Amino acid sequence: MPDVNPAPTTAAAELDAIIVGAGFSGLYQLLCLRDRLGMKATVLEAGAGVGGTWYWNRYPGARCDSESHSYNYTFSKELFEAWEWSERYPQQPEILRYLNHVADRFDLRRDIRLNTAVVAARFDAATNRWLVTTAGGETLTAQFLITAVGCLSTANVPNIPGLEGFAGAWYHTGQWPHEGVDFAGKRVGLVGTGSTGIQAAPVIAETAAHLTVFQRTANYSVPAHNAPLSAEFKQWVKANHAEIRRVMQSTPNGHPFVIADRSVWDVTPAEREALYEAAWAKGGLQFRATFRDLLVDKAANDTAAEFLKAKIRQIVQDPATAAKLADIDHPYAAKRPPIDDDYFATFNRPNVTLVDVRAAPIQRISPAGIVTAAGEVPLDIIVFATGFDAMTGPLLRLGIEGEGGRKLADAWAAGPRNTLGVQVAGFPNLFTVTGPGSPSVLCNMPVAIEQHVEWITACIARMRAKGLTRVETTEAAMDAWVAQVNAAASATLLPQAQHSWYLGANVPGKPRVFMPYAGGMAHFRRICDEVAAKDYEGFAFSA
Ligand code: N01
Repeated sequence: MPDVNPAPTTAAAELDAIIVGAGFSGLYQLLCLRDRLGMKATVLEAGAGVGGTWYWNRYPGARCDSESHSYNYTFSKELFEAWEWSERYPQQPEILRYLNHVADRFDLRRDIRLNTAVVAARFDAATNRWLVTTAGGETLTAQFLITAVGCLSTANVPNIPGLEGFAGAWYHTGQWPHEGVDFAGKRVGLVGTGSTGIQAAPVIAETAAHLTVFQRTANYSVPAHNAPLSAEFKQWVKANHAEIRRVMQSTPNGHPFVIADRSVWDVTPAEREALYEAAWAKGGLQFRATFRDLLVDKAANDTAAEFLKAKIRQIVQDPATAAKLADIDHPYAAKRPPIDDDYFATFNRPNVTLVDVRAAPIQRISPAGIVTAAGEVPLDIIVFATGFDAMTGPLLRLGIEGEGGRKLADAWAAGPRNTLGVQVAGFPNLFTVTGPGSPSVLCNMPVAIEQHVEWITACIARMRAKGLTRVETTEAAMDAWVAQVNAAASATLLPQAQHSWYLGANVPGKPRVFMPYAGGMAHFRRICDEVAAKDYEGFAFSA
């Protein structure tokens, strides 16, 4: 796949829109603005290729937890039918091939500038235009600035004393070397047991001399049961584009499965156990769709939590290790629920050890390894699967300044505030695709992205049709939306996971604010449609 794009076709001075990021969001946003609205738009991408998240996250075992036939765009029936996934869950290289296919199919590359990181963006009220500065020192201007930077693109490397003196090699999973890492014969330390660590551990264990997993918060996981897709299933997918799209757009989390209408309390304990067993056997994220009340009723959630903890104790042979793995402190799915290929069974291998760093915290990194309160673990390689400065991190690092030079970092000092996840008062003509306050990370991402991009496109189309040059949400609309985001989170068990990145808890000093909109994607779509139908209530336009 080419990592070199043709020279841009639009001179920088003539731009209508600058889009930051060439992942799922940026590619579709470019297509919408350029090909549907006839605008002059350019994508600025820091990486040397398109793909966003899937360009950077190349760690061992990197795979999407959404089922492949749902992890794609649905706006084009022809595209949907032309692409064939090979497995139930797509691996990173296959997703990257898909996004490159999209870039080529829609001739997007000529308007994408690779290796072009944005370091500053300032709104000029005199011209109603954004001035965007790149790491190369160039300044481009455009009427609209649209961030398509993803929610999980700012790697969170923990500030552990001594890392700089480590004699071995270390990597963060979100910035994985393109040439790969050879673990053969090496003592590897894996820090972090979120979705990424749980995907990576079994794969690293296959070749490493020894793998030590440093667990701070024990986690649930459900088997993915990944497998090649049958010819019949592929045929069924191609024949059912409209229905798959309809189901995904009608569900709270944008997946192609429907949440059961029954309560945990509608069935007997034996029936419940049988339903959980069936969901376990089926595998994947749909385990949480077994009952409708798993995320809102703690006692209901406890039944799923107990089932999953019992599974850990059954799978893991060493009772002490099993006890540490099953000592989970939060409701099931209150943190993003991982799915896995043999994660718990990995601890039965003779070359794998679990270290509980909640009981004996990491103190420092020595030249020889990781030092916890219980002693030193000698290592050749450290892998940080420690997640991201999620949702706000990718936006704040762009150095955005709105009207009057107000920094986004200052506007969000106490946590993110915006309207519909898409606009911030004081930052005219700035749109944030899947920003905080949108369902984004609580949803199958392409579904959330298509909705956000299409809403932004429709808003801009309306402006162009009416000769308007400036759009900005109001403080009152923002207050109302922040209240709705808080209310939606409070109605669920999600805020009960104290160590969750949804709350910003994984980054020291970050305000503890529940960031994504938890009211469900389908409901969010209705709200956005109503706002648009009321002539963009809560947004002020001017010429
Ligand atoms: O990151 P995480 P992730 N010392 O933040 C631990 C998406 N994703 O990369 O819980 C010791 O979830 C931290 O511990 P704690 C998905 O949305 C998608 O795994 O903070 N440990 C935790 O165990 C996911 O949710 C796919 O106590 C430290 C881990 O590191 C999101 O990415 C696949 C530590 C971080 O877990 C992020 O997942 C993979 C420290 N100083 C990921 N700092 C798909 O399928 C952190 N930890 C699309």
